[in-house]
Amino acid sequence: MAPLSTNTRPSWLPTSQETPLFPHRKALVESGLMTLSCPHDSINLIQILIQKAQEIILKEPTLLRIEPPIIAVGDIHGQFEDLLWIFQQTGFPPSTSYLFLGDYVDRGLYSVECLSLLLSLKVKHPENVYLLRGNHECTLINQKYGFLNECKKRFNITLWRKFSAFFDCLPLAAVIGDKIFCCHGGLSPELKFVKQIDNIKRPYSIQNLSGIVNDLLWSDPSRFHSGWRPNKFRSVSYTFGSDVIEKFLSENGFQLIVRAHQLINSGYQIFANGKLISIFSAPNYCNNHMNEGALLQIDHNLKCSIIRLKVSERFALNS
Ligand SMILES: [Mn+2]
Repeated sequence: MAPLSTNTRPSWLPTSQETPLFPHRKALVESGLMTLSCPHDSINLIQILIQKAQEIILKEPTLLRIEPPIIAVGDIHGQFEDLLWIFQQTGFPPSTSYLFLGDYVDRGLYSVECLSLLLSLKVKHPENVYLLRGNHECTLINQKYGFLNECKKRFNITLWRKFSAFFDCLPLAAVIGDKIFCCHGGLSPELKFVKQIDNIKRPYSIQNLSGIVNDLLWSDPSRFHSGWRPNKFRSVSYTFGSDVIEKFLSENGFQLIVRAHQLINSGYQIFANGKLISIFSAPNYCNNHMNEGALLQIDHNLKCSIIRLKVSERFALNS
Protein backbone atom coordinates (compact mmCIF):
# COMPACT_ATOMS: atom_id res chain seq x y z
CA MET A 1 0.00 0.00 0.00
CA ALA A 2 1.41 3.40 -0.94
CA PRO A 3 2.14 5.77 1.94
CA LEU A 4 -0.48 8.47 2.42
CA SER A 5 0.47 12.02 1.62
CA THR A 6 2.45 13.73 4.35
CA ASN A 7 -0.31 16.22 5.11
CA THR A 8 -2.21 13.48 6.97
CA ARG A 9 0.48 13.28 9.66
CA PRO A 10 0.54 15.73 12.57
CA SER A 11 3.36 18.23 12.17
CA TRP A 12 4.72 17.52 15.67
CA LEU A 13 5.77 13.97 14.82
CA PRO A 14 9.39 13.30 13.93
CA THR A 15 9.99 12.25 10.34
CA SER A 16 10.96 8.64 9.74
CA GLN A 17 14.56 9.78 9.34
CA GLU A 18 14.67 11.42 12.77
CA THR A 19 15.36 9.57 15.98
CA PRO A 20 12.05 9.18 17.79
CA LEU A 21 12.84 10.65 21.17
CA PHE A 22 10.58 12.39 23.63
CA PRO A 23 7.51 13.19 21.57
CA HIS A 24 5.52 13.64 24.79
CA ARG A 25 5.51 17.41 24.87
CA LYS A 26 4.40 17.78 21.29
CA ALA A 27 1.99 14.87 21.68
CA LEU A 28 0.39 16.60 24.65
CA VAL A 29 0.08 19.83 22.72
CA GLU A 30 -1.63 17.90 19.94
CA SER A 31 -4.00 16.29 22.44
CA GLY A 32 -4.98 19.72 23.74
CA LEU A 33 -3.78 18.94 27.27
CA MET A 34 -1.13 21.64 27.43
CA THR A 35 0.39 24.56 25.61
CA LEU A 36 3.94 24.66 24.36
CA SER A 37 4.85 27.07 27.16
CA CYS A 38 3.76 24.59 29.86
CA PRO A 39 6.71 24.39 32.26
CA HIS A 40 6.37 20.74 33.36
CA ASP A 41 9.13 18.25 32.64
CA SER A 42 8.57 15.08 30.62
CA ILE A 43 7.70 12.88 33.58
CA ASN A 44 5.02 15.25 34.82
CA LEU A 45 3.60 15.57 31.33
CA ILE A 46 3.35 11.85 30.84
CA GLN A 47 1.65 11.52 34.21
CA ILE A 48 -0.97 14.09 33.18
CA LEU A 49 -1.51 12.13 29.98
CA ILE A 50 -1.90 8.83 31.85
CA GLN A 51 -4.47 10.38 34.18
CA LYS A 52 -6.55 11.83 31.32
CA ALA A 53 -6.41 8.59 29.30
CA GLN A 54 -7.31 6.56 32.38
CA GLU A 55 -10.44 8.65 32.99
CA ILE A 56 -11.52 7.96 29.40
CA ILE A 57 -10.88 4.21 29.30
CA LEU A 58 -12.57 3.64 32.66
CA LYS A 59 -15.77 5.05 31.16
CA GLU A 60 -15.57 2.41 28.43
CA PRO A 61 -16.95 -1.09 29.06
CA THR A 62 -14.55 -3.98 29.73
CA LEU A 63 -15.83 -5.50 26.47
CA LEU A 64 -15.75 -2.74 23.87
CA ARG A 65 -18.40 -2.54 21.15
CA ILE A 66 -16.97 -0.85 18.08
CA GLU A 67 -18.46 -0.04 14.72
CA PRO A 68 -16.44 -0.61 11.54
CA PRO A 69 -14.52 0.52 9.55
CA ILE A 70 -11.45 0.04 11.72
CA ILE A 71 -7.91 -1.30 11.50
CA ALA A 72 -6.81 -3.90 14.06
CA VAL A 73 -3.16 -3.71 15.12
CA GLY A 74 -1.20 -6.48 16.82
CA ASP A 75 1.89 -6.40 19.05
CA ILE A 76 3.99 -3.20 18.99
CA HIS A 77 6.56 -3.99 21.74
CA GLY A 78 8.22 -0.60 22.03
CA GLN A 79 9.01 -0.28 18.30
CA PHE A 80 8.10 3.39 18.07
CA GLU A 81 9.44 3.97 14.57
CA ASP A 82 7.32 1.10 13.31
CA LEU A 83 4.26 2.49 15.09
CA LEU A 84 4.82 5.80 13.25
CA TRP A 85 5.33 3.87 10.04
CA ILE A 86 1.94 2.18 10.53
CA PHE A 87 0.20 5.54 10.91
CA GLN A 88 2.06 6.91 7.91
CA GLN A 89 0.84 4.05 5.76
CA THR A 90 -2.79 3.83 6.83
CA GLY A 91 -3.52 7.33 8.13
CA PHE A 92 -3.49 9.08 11.49
CA PRO A 93 -6.62 9.20 13.63
CA PRO A 94 -9.24 10.51 13.16
CA SER A 95 -8.99 9.89 9.39
CA THR A 96 -8.53 6.20 10.21
CA SER A 97 -9.79 4.38 13.32
CA TYR A 98 -7.69 1.79 15.14
CA LEU A 99 -8.13 -1.03 17.60
CA PHE A 100 -4.82 -1.95 19.25
CA LEU A 101 -4.71 -5.48 20.58
CA GLY A 102 -2.11 -4.90 23.32
CA ASP A 103 1.56 -5.58 24.00
CA TYR A 104 2.70 -1.99 23.65
CA VAL A 105 5.69 -2.44 25.97
CA ASP A 106 8.79 -4.63 26.52
CA ARG A 107 11.43 -5.93 24.10
CA GLY A 108 11.81 -2.72 22.04
CA LEU A 109 13.59 0.42 23.27
CA TYR A 110 10.76 2.95 23.12
CA SER A 111 7.83 1.63 25.13
CA VAL A 112 7.32 5.02 26.78
CA GLU A 113 7.19 6.78 23.40
CA CYS A 114 4.69 4.23 22.07
CA LEU A 115 2.44 4.68 25.09
CA SER A 116 2.76 8.47 25.04
CA LEU A 117 1.68 8.61 21.43
CA LEU A 118 -1.15 6.10 21.80
CA LEU A 119 -2.47 7.74 24.97
CA SER A 120 -2.32 11.18 23.33
CA LEU A 121 -4.28 9.92 20.37
CA LYS A 122 -6.78 8.22 22.69
CA VAL A 123 -7.32 11.45 24.61
CA LYS A 124 -7.60 13.50 21.44
CA HIS A 125 -9.74 11.04 19.44
CA PRO A 126 -11.44 8.66 21.92
CA GLU A 127 -13.88 7.36 19.31
CA ASN A 128 -11.15 6.59 16.78
CA VAL A 129 -8.54 4.88 18.96
CA TYR A 130 -9.22 1.85 21.14
CA LEU A 131 -6.66 0.11 23.33
CA LEU A 132 -6.90 -3.43 24.71
CA ARG A 133 -4.69 -5.01 27.35
CA GLY A 134 -1.96 -7.46 26.34
CA ASN A 135 -0.09 -9.93 28.53
CA HIS A 136 2.86 -7.52 28.76
CA GLU A 137 0.62 -4.82 30.25
CA CYS A 138 1.12 -6.53 33.59
CA THR A 139 3.77 -5.88 36.27
CA LEU A 140 4.54 -9.59 36.67
CA ILE A 141 5.76 -9.61 33.05
CA ASN A 142 7.05 -6.12 32.22
CA GLN A 143 9.28 -5.99 35.28
CA LYS A 144 11.27 -8.75 33.54
CA TYR A 145 11.20 -7.91 29.83
CA GLY A 146 12.33 -4.31 29.54
CA PHE A 147 9.63 -1.81 30.46
CA LEU A 148 10.54 -1.45 34.14
CA ASN A 149 14.20 -0.95 33.19
CA GLU A 150 13.33 1.61 30.53
CA CYS A 151 11.26 3.60 33.03
CA LYS A 152 13.96 3.37 35.71
CA LYS A 153 16.83 4.33 33.40
CA ARG A 154 15.16 7.13 31.47
CA PHE A 155 12.48 8.35 33.89
CA ASN A 156 11.74 6.89 37.32
CA ILE A 157 10.00 3.98 39.00
CA THR A 158 7.00 6.15 39.87
CA LEU A 159 6.22 6.47 36.17
CA TRP A 160 6.30 2.67 35.83
CA ARG A 161 3.85 2.43 38.73
CA LYS A 162 1.51 4.99 37.12
CA PHE A 163 1.57 3.07 33.84
CA SER A 164 0.95 -0.16 35.77
CA ALA A 165 -2.15 1.35 37.38
CA PHE A 166 -3.26 2.49 33.91
CA PHE A 167 -2.81 -1.01 32.48
CA ASP A 168 -5.14 -2.35 35.20
CA CYS A 169 -7.86 -0.14 33.69
CA LEU A 170 -7.53 -1.27 30.06
CA PRO A 171 -10.49 -3.03 28.40
CA LEU A 172 -9.92 -6.76 27.83
CA ALA A 173 -11.72 -7.49 24.57
CA ALA A 174 -13.79 -5.92 21.80
CA VAL A 175 -16.60 -6.84 19.44
CA ILE A 176 -16.59 -5.13 16.04
CA GLY A 177 -19.94 -4.75 14.27
CA ASP A 178 -21.52 -7.43 16.55
CA LYS A 179 -19.66 -10.15 14.62
CA ILE A 180 -15.88 -9.98 15.15
CA PHE A 181 -14.46 -10.84 18.57
CA CYS A 182 -11.03 -9.36 19.36
CA CYS A 183 -8.60 -9.88 22.22
CA HIS A 184 -4.84 -10.10 22.71
CA GLY A 185 -4.35 -13.84 23.34
CA GLY A 186 -7.42 -15.97 22.88
CA LEU A 187 -10.29 -17.87 24.45
CA SER A 188 -10.66 -19.34 27.93
CA PRO A 189 -12.19 -22.65 29.03
CA GLU A 190 -14.07 -20.58 31.62
CA LEU A 191 -15.48 -18.19 29.00
CA LYS A 192 -18.79 -19.39 27.58
CA PHE A 193 -20.54 -16.11 26.79
CA VAL A 194 -18.98 -12.70 26.25
CA LYS A 195 -21.37 -11.22 28.82
CA GLN A 196 -18.92 -12.63 31.39
CA ILE A 197 -16.30 -10.14 30.17
CA ASP A 198 -18.73 -7.25 30.70
CA ASN A 199 -19.03 -8.34 34.31
CA ILE A 200 -15.28 -8.03 35.01
CA LYS A 201 -14.79 -4.86 37.04
CA ARG A 202 -11.80 -2.59 36.47
CA PRO A 203 -9.24 -1.60 37.67
CA TYR A 204 -8.29 -5.29 37.53
CA SER A 205 -4.92 -6.07 39.07
CA ILE A 206 -3.39 -9.32 37.78
CA GLN A 207 -2.03 -11.14 40.83
CA ASN A 208 -1.62 -14.60 39.38
CA LEU A 209 -1.64 -16.00 35.89
CA SER A 210 -4.92 -17.91 35.89
CA GLY A 211 -8.60 -17.36 35.15
CA ILE A 212 -10.56 -15.71 32.31
CA VAL A 213 -8.58 -12.46 32.25
CA ASN A 214 -5.31 -14.33 32.09
CA ASP A 215 -6.51 -16.60 29.28
CA LEU A 216 -7.81 -13.67 27.20
CA LEU A 217 -4.28 -12.24 27.42
CA TRP A 218 -2.23 -15.45 27.09
CA SER A 219 -3.88 -18.36 25.30
CA ASP A 220 -3.01 -19.51 21.77
CA PRO A 221 -4.88 -21.42 19.05
CA SER A 222 -3.44 -24.78 18.00
CA ARG A 223 -3.82 -26.70 14.77
CA PHE A 224 -2.45 -29.85 16.41
CA HIS A 225 -5.29 -30.82 18.70
CA SER A 226 -8.97 -30.31 19.45
CA GLY A 227 -10.33 -29.08 22.78
CA TRP A 228 -8.08 -27.57 25.43
CA ARG A 229 -4.49 -28.39 26.40
CA PRO A 230 -2.03 -26.74 28.81
CA ASN A 231 0.07 -24.18 26.88
CA LYS A 232 3.47 -25.87 26.99
CA PHE A 233 5.24 -23.15 24.97
CA ARG A 234 4.35 -20.43 27.46
CA SER A 235 3.92 -22.51 30.63
CA VAL A 236 0.87 -20.30 31.24
CA SER A 237 -2.80 -20.69 30.19
CA TYR A 238 -3.99 -23.02 27.41
CA THR A 239 -3.99 -23.81 23.72
CA PHE A 240 -7.34 -24.43 22.03
CA GLY A 241 -8.39 -26.28 18.88
CA SER A 242 -10.58 -25.20 15.97
CA ASP A 243 -13.59 -27.01 17.52
CA VAL A 244 -13.35 -24.62 20.49
CA ILE A 245 -13.26 -21.65 18.11
CA GLU A 246 -16.33 -22.86 16.17
CA LYS A 247 -18.33 -23.48 19.36
CA PHE A 248 -17.48 -20.08 20.86
CA LEU A 249 -18.38 -18.28 17.64
CA SER A 250 -21.69 -20.05 17.15
CA GLU A 251 -22.78 -19.72 20.80
CA ASN A 252 -22.06 -16.00 20.80
CA GLY A 253 -23.33 -15.22 17.27
CA PHE A 254 -19.90 -14.17 15.97
CA GLN A 255 -18.14 -14.89 12.68
CA LEU A 256 -14.47 -14.33 13.40
CA ILE A 257 -11.84 -14.04 16.14
CA VAL A 258 -9.01 -11.53 15.66
CA ARG A 259 -6.05 -11.77 18.03
CA ALA A 260 -2.34 -10.98 18.28
CA HIS A 261 0.29 -12.34 20.69
CA GLN A 262 2.35 -14.60 18.40
CA LEU A 263 5.42 -13.82 16.32
CA ILE A 264 4.61 -14.89 12.76
CA ASN A 265 7.09 -14.56 9.89
CA SER A 266 4.50 -13.24 7.43
CA GLY A 267 2.86 -11.01 10.09
CA TYR A 268 -0.44 -12.88 10.00
CA GLN A 269 -1.81 -16.38 10.12
CA ILE A 270 -5.25 -17.78 9.43
CA PHE A 271 -6.63 -20.64 11.55
CA ALA A 272 -9.71 -22.81 11.60
CA ASN A 273 -10.78 -22.26 7.97
CA GLY A 274 -10.72 -18.50 8.33
CA LYS A 275 -12.55 -18.36 11.67
CA LEU A 276 -9.50 -16.95 13.50
CA ILE A 277 -6.78 -14.56 12.36
CA SER A 278 -3.57 -13.81 14.26
CA ILE A 279 -1.78 -10.56 13.48
CA PHE A 280 1.63 -9.35 14.62
CA SER A 281 2.52 -5.73 13.91
CA ALA A 282 6.17 -5.43 14.98
CA PRO A 283 8.19 -5.95 11.76
CA ASN A 284 11.78 -7.14 12.21
CA TYR A 285 10.89 -7.94 15.82
CA CYS A 286 13.67 -7.05 18.28
CA ASN A 287 15.72 -5.90 15.28
CA ASN A 288 16.74 -9.45 14.47
CA HIS A 289 13.80 -11.60 13.35
CA MET A 290 13.36 -10.19 9.82
CA ASN A 291 9.66 -11.04 10.12
CA GLU A 292 7.05 -9.00 8.32
CA GLY A 293 4.27 -7.25 10.19
CA ALA A 294 0.58 -7.07 9.36
CA LEU A 295 -2.57 -5.14 10.16
CA LEU A 296 -6.16 -6.22 9.62
CA GLN A 297 -8.38 -3.73 7.83
CA ILE A 298 -12.09 -4.24 8.50
CA ASP A 299 -14.42 -2.29 6.20
CA HIS A 300 -18.03 -1.08 6.65
CA ASN A 301 -19.37 -4.49 5.67
CA LEU A 302 -16.92 -6.35 7.93
CA LYS A 303 -14.94 -7.48 4.92
CA CYS A 304 -11.40 -8.09 6.15
CA SER A 305 -8.15 -7.52 4.29
CA ILE A 306 -4.55 -7.84 5.38
CA ILE A 307 -2.22 -4.85 5.14
CA ARG A 308 1.35 -6.09 5.13
CA LEU A 309 4.24 -4.26 6.76
CA LYS A 310 7.16 -5.42 4.65
CA VAL A 311 10.60 -5.15 6.17
CA SER A 312 12.17 -4.46 2.77
CA GLU A 313 9.94 -1.39 2.28
CA ARG A 314 10.67 -0.30 5.84
CA PHE A 315 14.41 -0.39 5.20
CA ALA A 316 13.99 1.40 1.85
CA LEU A 317 12.20 4.20 3.69
CA ASN A 318 15.15 4.63 6.05
CA SER A 319 17.93 4.42 3.50
MN1 LIG B 1 1.56 -11.15 23.89
